[in-house]
Parts: sequence; C-alpha cells; structure tokens
Amino acid sequence: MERTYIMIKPDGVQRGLIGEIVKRFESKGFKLVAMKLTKPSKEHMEEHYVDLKEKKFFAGLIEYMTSGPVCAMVWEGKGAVVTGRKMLGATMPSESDPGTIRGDLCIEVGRNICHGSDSVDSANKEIAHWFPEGICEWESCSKAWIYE
Ligand code: YYY
Ligand code: MG
Repeated sequence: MERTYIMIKPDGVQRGLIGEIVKRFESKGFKLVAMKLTKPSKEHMEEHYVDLKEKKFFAGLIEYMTSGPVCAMVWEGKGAVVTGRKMLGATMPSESDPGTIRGDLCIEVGRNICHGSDSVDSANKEIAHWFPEGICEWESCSKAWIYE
C-alpha cells in the first residue's frame, strides 16, 4: 500500500491545527502509520528541502521551518501521495481551492501550514529521512469498509 509523508509546519502547530489536519486524513480513510512532534535541526531541514536550495526563498523557508516543532506523519492508503497533495491544495494558498487544507486554513505561501510528498519516490526518501526508526505496521478494523 502507498505511503506519503505529511508534515504540519511550525505555523500549523502554533495555530492549533494539528487536530483539524489529522481529522481530514483520518476521515478520508487513510491510515496513520507514524507520527511525532519534533524540532528538527537546520541541517535536517535543509536536507528535506535540498531540491530547493538554489531558490531565493530557501533561507527564509529554513528559518520558518526550524522556528518551532513540526508534526511529522506518515499516512498509508491507495493513492495516498496524489490524493494527499489534492487534500493539501496548491502551494500558493491564494490558488488553493476551498475545501483543501491550504485553501481553507491559510493565506500566505511562506506560512502554508503543511507539507506533502510530491511523488512516491520522494515520499519514500522523506519517510526514511524523518522516520529512520521505522513506521508502525498495523491492521485497521475499518479496512474492509474503506476498500472493496
Ligand atoms: O510541495 P509544496 O510545499 O507545495 O511546494 P514546493 O515548491 O515544494 O515548495 C516548498 C515550500 O517552499 C512551500 O510549501 C512554501 C515555500 N515556498 C515559498 O516560500 N515561496 C515560493 N515562491 C514557493 C515555495
Ligand atoms: Mg514540495
């Protein structure tokens, strides 16, 4: 089953939106297989966003992302990567549809409250980067009511 790395950014944590975001993934039918509140080092966050290191917003992004704890999660389910991105909404909150997390809950790109993997490949890399200890395998009792 596909897995995606979803992270509630420091603004999402500070604004008390962990429950709201977790609720959306739970209600959708995805299964939570890893979760922790953590204050990553600058080096750890730079590695997470290494593909963006040439961007002019990189330094500000790293400063914002290391300004407080993040809630790191792995969610599992059919199409979790693509659907997770749809649930987050567009990178720019002004372009995120109502009904998406960013579309409903934030205003500025530099405070867009959540991260989601953009491909299965990056999901696997991000899961290994954030959860070197591994994830929690378990069987959900609702599986037969979510999948046919
Ligand atoms: O994957 P996603 O988070 O939707 O966008 P990315 O292009 O990977 O950029 C990561 C992160 O960088 C974005 O969520 C906010 C920030 N950022 C920014 O501050 N200003 C931009 N013009 C583009 C992205
Ligand atoms: Mg991205």
